[in-house]
Amino acid sequence: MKLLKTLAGALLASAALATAASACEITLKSSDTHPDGYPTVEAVKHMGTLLEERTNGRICVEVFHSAQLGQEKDTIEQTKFGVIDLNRVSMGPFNNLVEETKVVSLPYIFKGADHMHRVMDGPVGQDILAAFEPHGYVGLAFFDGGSRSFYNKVKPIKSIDDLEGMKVRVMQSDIFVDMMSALGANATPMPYGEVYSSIQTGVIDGAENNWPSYESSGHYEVAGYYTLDEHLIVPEVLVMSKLSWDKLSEEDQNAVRQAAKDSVPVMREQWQQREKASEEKVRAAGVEVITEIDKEPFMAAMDSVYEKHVTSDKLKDLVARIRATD
Ligand code: GTR
Repeated sequence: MKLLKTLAGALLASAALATAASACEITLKSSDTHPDGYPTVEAVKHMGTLLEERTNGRICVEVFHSAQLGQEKDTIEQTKFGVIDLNRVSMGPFNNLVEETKVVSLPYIFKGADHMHRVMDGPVGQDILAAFEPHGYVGLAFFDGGSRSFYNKVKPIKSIDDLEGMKVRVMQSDIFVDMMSALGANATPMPYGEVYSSIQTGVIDGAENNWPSYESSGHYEVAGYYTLDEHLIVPEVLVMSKLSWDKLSEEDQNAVRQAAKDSVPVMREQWQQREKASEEKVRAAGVEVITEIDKEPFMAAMDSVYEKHVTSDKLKDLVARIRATD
């Protein structure tokens, strides 16, 4: 009897869900490389809840997490063609498409997470969001990407010298390739989803990322030395396909923009918790964390990266404005 009741309950619940789902006139398909529960995934889900509430269930968001729709570079392309409506990605893979995203991908451009927030919440952030539009995307909001540090399976990196000749995976952007060359290492650009097995099989020695990604990807299981050099703070972006955007009424566009904006505080809170939780988890798993690291030589080595990539007046101006932000 109890089982019957449970079954009936489950049937009713799924019928209710089906009704709710069919009530959505528009379902926006959203991509994320991270697993369910990751702060960026939860932030976009929250955005969806807000949108649904505010449009009386007319507009819904369906989040495809865990790279179900593909690796970031490919999903960025699919978003341009409207196959994917919403996409949460790092700004790194956008570098070769939207020039302005390069400035926030420069090593040591931000003094820390707070500085990054002040810049991205201000006029520089607004200008970068707007820069997506001519390329077929509507920039909606920035999320946190933490500080990225090096990890590898060979030895603890205690100075630049230890990076000499090491094969290190980077995100697919020329800036990161040049960054690694400037540090004396061999950069291997590849999709995020290939990193685990590439470390395991020795195709690469290591990679670089923030605490939550290092943990959730399981990379700490195969690369147990993590050096807190914090060379990059690359914010992440939530974009919408311009093709999908243009199908919405102005009122709905405003609702989407506002819901994306309102997901940011949720994201930031979750990010802070996850950073701590991930750090605890990998430390408990026995990862050797190198905290005593002189960042000065790393910073000094980056001059050539700035010289090579910050060439246009537009980018020079953006870099100057970031540096002038307190
Ligand atoms: C993560 C970021 C992802 C992805 C990944 C990578 O920190 O959240 O969007 O860019 O890094 O290294 O490819």
